[in-house]
Amino acid sequence: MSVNANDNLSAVLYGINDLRLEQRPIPVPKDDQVLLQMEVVGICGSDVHYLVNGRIGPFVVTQPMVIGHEASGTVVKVGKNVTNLVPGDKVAIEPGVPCRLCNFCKSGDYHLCPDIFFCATPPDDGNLSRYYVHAADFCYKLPPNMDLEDGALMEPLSVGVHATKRGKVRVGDVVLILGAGPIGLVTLLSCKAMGASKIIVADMIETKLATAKELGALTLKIQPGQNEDEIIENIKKILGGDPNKTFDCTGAEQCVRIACKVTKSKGIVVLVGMGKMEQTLPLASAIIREVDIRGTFRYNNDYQTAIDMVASGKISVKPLITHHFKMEDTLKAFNTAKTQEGNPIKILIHANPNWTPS
Ligand code: 572
Ligand code: ZN
Repeated sequence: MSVNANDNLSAVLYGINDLRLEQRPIPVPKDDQVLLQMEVVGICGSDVHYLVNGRIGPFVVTQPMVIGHEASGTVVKVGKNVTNLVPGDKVAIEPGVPCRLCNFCKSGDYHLCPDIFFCATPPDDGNLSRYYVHAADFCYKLPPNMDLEDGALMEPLSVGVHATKRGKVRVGDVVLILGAGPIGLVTLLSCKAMGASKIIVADMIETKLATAKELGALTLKIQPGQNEDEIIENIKKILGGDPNKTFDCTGAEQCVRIACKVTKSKGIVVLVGMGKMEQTLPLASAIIREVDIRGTFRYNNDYQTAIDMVASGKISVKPLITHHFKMEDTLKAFNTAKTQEGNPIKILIHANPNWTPS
């Protein structure tokens, strides 16, 4: 594998609506790192949020930051302590590298490490670049039957896999998913693979529901301003009963309220979406029926599971891929994500200069 020493084009976010393509030095891998030729980088809602608002909660873009965290690459160089990879390997990149020293890391909850490095969460640079270095043990070799586009999709799929583990989804579960955006859809794929017998996906947008239906879900269209008890009745009617597992993938207060009320006694509500910092919820309904309300945060040791599910054919992420751009057209790609023109689900940016549309 050769490196083009003159080209490390990178997509750098300078502030609100100020995303620039510029050259950066090619980084040198440390002993436990690999240098990657970046291949495919998906656009996540958080990337768009940073572009439009310059911040997510307390995380503020105060200095130029490379964007992108849903990525795959090809190994071009390995540090001297790296044993799991060799140049030429194609990998999915888990974007969060924890400190490995704190009590969360030591007890296995490394995704909760307060000192985690996470691509494209300020101040940490992301990986929408031609070249990028990363901890070798957070790079997962792709099997021969998976391509680099699948590799980039392992990031959102890991969010779905982790959410289903938090919801203890198992054979025969009846599942409600609120929201048919990319995270709702990866949650759907994961719940199906875990053996849920019936899954209903609710959203306000018809085109999103059409995709959920293609992926095997029952669907419910919610009307803007529709009464919450009417929505609950519709969910029960379509399912022929109550869901015992509910995933809110919207963060919207009305949806979280519905989740608390509609979930079967002794069931589990998983809050995947992040909404307002404070919400008014019918908690008594959940408390007196022993409904557990659980958070979920990114993923924790889920990448290999996500890869294995795709490699074994139990999950296909291909239907989520709707748009492709070359890196030079990054601003166009982000504009499509912002405007939602053409109803994108997953927009992929190709960082390899040799990529051509098929
Ligand atoms: O793919 C990981 C990911 N995590 C998101 C959003 C999008 N993509 N999260 C929501 C925002 N939080 S955060 O804690 N933060 C900016 C660090 O508010 C992380 C999880
Ligand atoms: Zn993301």
